[in-house]
Amino acid sequence: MFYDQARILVSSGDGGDGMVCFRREKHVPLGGPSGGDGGPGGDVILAVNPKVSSLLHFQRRVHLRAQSGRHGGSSNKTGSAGDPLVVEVPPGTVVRDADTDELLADLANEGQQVTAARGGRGGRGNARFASSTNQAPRIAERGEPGVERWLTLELKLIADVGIIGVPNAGKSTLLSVVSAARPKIADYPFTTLHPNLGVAALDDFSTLVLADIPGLIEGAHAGAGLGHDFLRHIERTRVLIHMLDGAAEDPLEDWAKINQELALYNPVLADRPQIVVLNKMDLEEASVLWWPEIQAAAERHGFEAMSISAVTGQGVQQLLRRAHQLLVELPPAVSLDLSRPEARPQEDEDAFLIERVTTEAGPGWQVSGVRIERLAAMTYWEFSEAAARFQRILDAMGITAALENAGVQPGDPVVIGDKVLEWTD
Ligand SMILES: Nc1nc2c(ncn2[C@@H]2O[C@H](COP(=O)(O)OP(=O)(O)OP(=O)(O)O)[C@@H](O)[C@H]2O)c(=O)[nH]1
Ligand SMILES: [Mg+2]
Repeated sequence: MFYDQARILVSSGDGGDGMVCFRREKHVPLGGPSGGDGGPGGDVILAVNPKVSSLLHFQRRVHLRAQSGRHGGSSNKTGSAGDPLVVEVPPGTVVRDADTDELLADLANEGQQVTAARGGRGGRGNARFASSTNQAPRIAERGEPGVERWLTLELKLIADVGIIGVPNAGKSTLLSVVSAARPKIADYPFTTLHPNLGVAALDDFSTLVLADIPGLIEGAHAGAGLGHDFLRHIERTRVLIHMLDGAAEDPLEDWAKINQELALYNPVLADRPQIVVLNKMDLEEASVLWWPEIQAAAERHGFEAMSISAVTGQGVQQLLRRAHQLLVELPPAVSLDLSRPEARPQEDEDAFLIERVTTEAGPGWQVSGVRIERLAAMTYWEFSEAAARFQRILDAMGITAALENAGVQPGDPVVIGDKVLEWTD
């Protein structure tokens, strides 16, 4: 089984809490504030490791979390930062947000990485809140909670050469005779259900990575057969071997149909260098009937045609050499989209929404929004100054006015994140 997709849950570390603390000195009843900041939580980073070849290990390891930051201490001691978690993925991994399907990164090559979840900021200690008017602040921040998100990982094979064609053309047979791969081969269509990779050694000791792609049929671009799932694998291969079945009713028509499917799926594929290969030359119908026709048609359309028998080995080495030569002439594989190396939330953090809700304490209000909920989570409610600061921010963000417009009354419960407040004038 070839695992080429995975769903994982990543959690960055929470920021450590800031501390409220005052210096104790002889003969000084109340020294200055000395509560340290909390350390930042660790990020979750996805990074390419070329030694990793599949997403298989994510079947067992679904939840990946980075370490939280440590709390701030007395004497202005800052809490230590949480360790980031570096998750190794194979080259060719495409990372998406599972909820929105937004493309976060296309990790094609060694050295590429993406921060998938940023660690929470450390809360500030009370030493940071000292001012000329308040020299003994009893206020500190709690650490910012880490981020949790589901991601989908999808592996685009990075094979040099894709072997494509209708079912039964002999694609798997070719892979099995040129490499150590042992794909299933049978005389019925759709034998191959997942792409198989194999490495072929050429006479001159150079190597080629080939992918045997499951058979394509008419309508594949729209999901017919197994097609759609695997067309995306073809996008990454740089040279196509388009294999025609010399025993088919009309290999020429097959060729035209599959080329059309490629173009419909992604126009770029239609321009990919393609060697048209007639297989089963050991059969008379192939060598006598179809080969002259295919040579002529390929020439008319500006394609290069070759003929082989995967079973007898006739023409196979020449085909590999030609594919290799084309690769050498081509530029290296490029990544789809590197314009967004970091995953950032797109929403407006300051936006909020006010709704009527029923709480345990009776009918009330719910305020939701990224910034205000984060702030509520970071507030030490047991300190009146911290609560007062929260109130000032509610005013500044326009939330107080919006609640009053909506008809909030003193005594009403107001829910913000996990916190239930009682409204007062
Ligand atoms: N005579 C002859 N038969 C061949 C040749 N190559 C493959 N075959 C036969 O063709 C049939 C299909 O071969 P596969 O390699 O399974 O074909 P495939 O293209 O991988 O098919 P799917 O996986 O179903 O898309 C098998 O019965 C093979 O033995 C050849 O060169 N000559
Ligand atoms: Mg096959």
